[in-house]
Amino acid sequence: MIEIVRGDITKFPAEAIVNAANRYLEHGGGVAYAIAKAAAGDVREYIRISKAAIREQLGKDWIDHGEVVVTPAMNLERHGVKYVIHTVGPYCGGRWDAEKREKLRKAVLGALRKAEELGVRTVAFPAISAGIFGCPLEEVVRTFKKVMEEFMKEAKNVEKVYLVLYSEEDYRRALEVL
Ligand code: AR6
Repeated sequence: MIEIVRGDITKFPAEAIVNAANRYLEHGGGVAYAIAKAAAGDVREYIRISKAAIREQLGKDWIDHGEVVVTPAMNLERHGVKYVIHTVGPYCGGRWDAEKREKLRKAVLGALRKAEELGVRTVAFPAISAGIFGCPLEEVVRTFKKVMEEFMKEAKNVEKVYLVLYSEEDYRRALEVL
């Protein structure tokens, strides 16, 4: 059910792609900026759409770990993407502990459950929190695998989940973990 691939998630043909967002969906850098740019062309416009979506879907202006917000795929539809699911991983700054693992678990599981609810068959994830948020890639991949084992028992619609690693180096390290 889980496959590790190397590539750019903004070009990946999954029905839902997950964004490694911050709690205000500011999409200022990393994969969030890349997704916003690829989806809307204008990053500021996608931030506006995202903030309106938080209000509408959660009734507040921020996202906690485990909560998710869905925005339209817009230009990403050309790759067969239907939805972008925004989730917020932990900030690590190089440190890793049980609390961070639990926040990441919630973030990944929340996105998977939303994908299930949306009825999609394929979902692509970036290595949430392994970039600007500074969590160790190996721990992120390990946590991702654990959550997948948990999710597999409840999945009905989702058939395949891809973990998309951007660099060759990260891809190799992730393969080693699995
Ligand atoms: N496709 C796949 N993976 C990518 C891509 C891409 N196009 N671009 C980067 N990555 P990050 P975080 C990888 O920093 O650590 C943003 O500003 C990257 O190599 O995007 O969760 C948000 O708005 C890394 O392995 O996310 C938040 O403020 C992984 O994606 C903050 O960064 C995650 O890196 C979130 O930080």
